[in-house]
Amino acid sequence: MTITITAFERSPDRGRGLARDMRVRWALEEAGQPYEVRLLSFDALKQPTYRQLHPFGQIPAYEENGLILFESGAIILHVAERHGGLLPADRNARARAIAWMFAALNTVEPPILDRVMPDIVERDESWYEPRKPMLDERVHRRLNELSTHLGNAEWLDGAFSAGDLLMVTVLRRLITSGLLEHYPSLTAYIARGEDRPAYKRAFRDQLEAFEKSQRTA
Ligand code: GTB
Repeated sequence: MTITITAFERSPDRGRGLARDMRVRWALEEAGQPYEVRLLSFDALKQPTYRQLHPFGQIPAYEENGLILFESGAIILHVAERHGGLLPADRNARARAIAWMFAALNTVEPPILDRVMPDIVERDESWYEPRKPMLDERVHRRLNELSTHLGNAEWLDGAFSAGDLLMVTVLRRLITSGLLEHYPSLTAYIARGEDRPAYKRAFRDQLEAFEKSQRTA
């Protein structure tokens, strides 16, 4: 069984593990599944042949014995359902872990993206500075709620799960924003995720890909 995922040939995050292939790499490492990575340019993502894998022309896409998937959350759920290490065996605990996957993607990630995307694409716009306090406030609301739920626990619901994996990758988008400084328990939570051997292998591999792209640029 060969699993292949797609990732940026030259990641705009410069190997900081913020692009969405990172979460899929991490999930595959947690599940102990070997995989290959097809590195693609921005141009290649928009070609009709690639759109057969990913209708929106984005990374990551996932191929496994004729199965083609897109959307990082769906890919991770697929990996988690077929292999151990990412979802609990108990049916109720499993349902709750899946709820945390959705919470990461649907409830926590949107305000974070609304806050960090303007830093990349709208810095020179007249609305950039006036909108920032409102966007900060929306992120703070979620971070407050999340840190209240987490309390002193290690993970969101008992043992580490795909819910934590997604939540940690979503929160990492804020690492240069300064917003996480107010939440030591969330900073520690992210650090616990980053300390997992599977995370480290995934991070190392995506960083190596970026560094290689710089040498051949
Ligand atoms: N909902 C989809 C999923 O979860 O899989 C979103 C996929 C997505 O946004 N992919 C982005 C992409 O392919 C890359 S990860 N963009 C190219 C395009 O749309 O043309 C997003 C990303 C980009 C850059 C940074 N960065 O520089 O820090 C971080 C994350």
